[in-house]
Amino acid sequence: MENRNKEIANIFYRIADALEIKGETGFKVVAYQKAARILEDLTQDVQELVNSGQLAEIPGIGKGMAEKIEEYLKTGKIKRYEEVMKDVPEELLKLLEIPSLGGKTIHLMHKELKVKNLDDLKRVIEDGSLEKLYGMGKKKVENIKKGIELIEHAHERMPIYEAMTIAEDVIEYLKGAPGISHISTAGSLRRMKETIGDIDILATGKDGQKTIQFFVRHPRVVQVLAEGDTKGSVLLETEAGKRQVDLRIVEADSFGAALQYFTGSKAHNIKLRGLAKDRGLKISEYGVFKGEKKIAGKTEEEIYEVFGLPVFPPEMREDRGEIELALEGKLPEIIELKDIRGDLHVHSNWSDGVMTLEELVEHGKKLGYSYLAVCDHSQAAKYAHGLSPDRLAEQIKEIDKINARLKGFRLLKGTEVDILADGSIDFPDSLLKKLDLVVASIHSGFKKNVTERIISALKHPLVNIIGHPTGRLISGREGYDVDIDKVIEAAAQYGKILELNAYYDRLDLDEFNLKKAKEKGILIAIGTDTHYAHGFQMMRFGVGIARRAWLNKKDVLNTLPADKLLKTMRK
Ligand code: DGT
Ligand code: CA
Ligand code: CA
Ligand code: ZN
Repeated sequence: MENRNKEIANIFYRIADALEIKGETGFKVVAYQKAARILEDLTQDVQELVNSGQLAEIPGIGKGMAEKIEEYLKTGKIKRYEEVMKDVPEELLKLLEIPSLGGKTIHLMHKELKVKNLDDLKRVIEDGSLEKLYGMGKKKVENIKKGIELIEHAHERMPIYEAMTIAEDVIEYLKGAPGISHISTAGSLRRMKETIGDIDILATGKDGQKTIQFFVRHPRVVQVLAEGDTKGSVLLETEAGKRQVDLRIVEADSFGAALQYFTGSKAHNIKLRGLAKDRGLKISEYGVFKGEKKIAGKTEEEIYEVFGLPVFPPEMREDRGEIELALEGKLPEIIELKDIRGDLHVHSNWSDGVMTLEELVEHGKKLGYSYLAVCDHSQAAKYAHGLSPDRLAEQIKEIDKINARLKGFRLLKGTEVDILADGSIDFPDSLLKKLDLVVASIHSGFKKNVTERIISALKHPLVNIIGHPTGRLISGREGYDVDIDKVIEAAAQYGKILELNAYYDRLDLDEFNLKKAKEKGILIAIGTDTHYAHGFQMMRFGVGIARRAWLNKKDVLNTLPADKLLKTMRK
């Protein structure tokens, strides 16, 4: 299978890397790299070429390489590889990932300074001994230092919003590559995880090498980590740091297989591979195979169909029981972005937002919503220009006036009222009664009796929803000192709603707590907490997380039309 071509190519690449580290001449290194690239590009199985005696005729393969390939096919090993690897530690090979650090330098550092790993390398940079090494100097060391920072930053996980923004930019750019089509995200981004390790993009192309060359010339690329005929890997400069993007170019004939494979998750794929094995089949990024015959590969539908499975929403592909349920025909339906009829947490310029009430209406209509809940802060939130009771009364009147002019759309009169230190609510009941919905949130005293305060808010007959229930910020803050299980318990007991705050840095409740809430029959309100026009876009991340928690349309308050939603609030 084509898989074997890849296996051998990888071994050749590693031999080339190892030779470089051993300080051997360029000629041999290049020969292995070239042979590896040719192998990757072959559309035919190497075994077939060996059988027909054509292998050595392929330009760039030659007799020596052909022998090694045959050796691998016969014995599953290449002696030369084992020889070369014997004296090159894995950790040294890893140093090759550092941009601006080549095999020769690694060789020298190892020999002269006993550098065996990244820690050693940092040490010899720190104590100045690297700089004194033959052929080095200040500038080169500076570059290596930058290279280390680059790869270390690239290993930080990025928020989904940032990953999505980069991916969309790169995809837009890639549309300009000649012969490209079927461009899609894959990996954790397609699965809508709250943070993303690296961005995976997949496409088909007439000329893989040219497409990859085009890709690595993206204007924001600061470092090319890999540039082959089927795969390119780069670091892109963003405001937040350097982020890794991988692009794979595949044959149209195996696009579905590759999309399925590279979407993952790994755990989901392993389960699927097990199913294949049970049926005497093989599954890879190239397709599903019965013996040598490819029986599926073009689309994801085709791949899953082989196993009698539906195309799983990417968000469900985590091996959390989805495959078993689907085999029994019991895979639950999950909410979609188009089910959302409105945003249940938006701020206006009456508190700390920038949009006027009229602008909110305009945006809401443009998004195809039928309502928006205006939830400005209450007076305890001074930093956010929280409304006094009088100001809220005024805003209620203003919203009534606006709604009187509207058809098929309405602003819901809401508040995001502070839960105070004693667990009471920052507005009098008489005012709360005039609202369509009341979101209560903790905005201060993160360590003071938070669980008790939230539970007393849940008990309050006029509170409908608890906003961002754990207070965590994905980029930093751990969240309140809260026993969220108790909060979920209490919400179920008092028949209250919990928020899924869709702001990308909150995503609160997270997917695990959402799942618990669903199991207790708690209704979820998805709101973006937006303060500016662009923030409405956060809804897709909220819905993504809701999908990862397997929420159904029925579990989410804002899939209801306005009248039904209001009825639910009054209950
Ligand atoms: P990330 O980047 O850490 O947020 O997570 P992913 O899921 O994007 O992981 P990544 O980028 O390492 O690989 C992309 C996909 O490729 C992954 O979701 C599943 C597939 N994959 C990677 N390695 C393996 C593997 O060893 N076995 C299988 N079956 N699939 C793999
Ligand atoms: Ca990834
Ligand atoms: Ca990747
Ligand atoms: Zn808010």
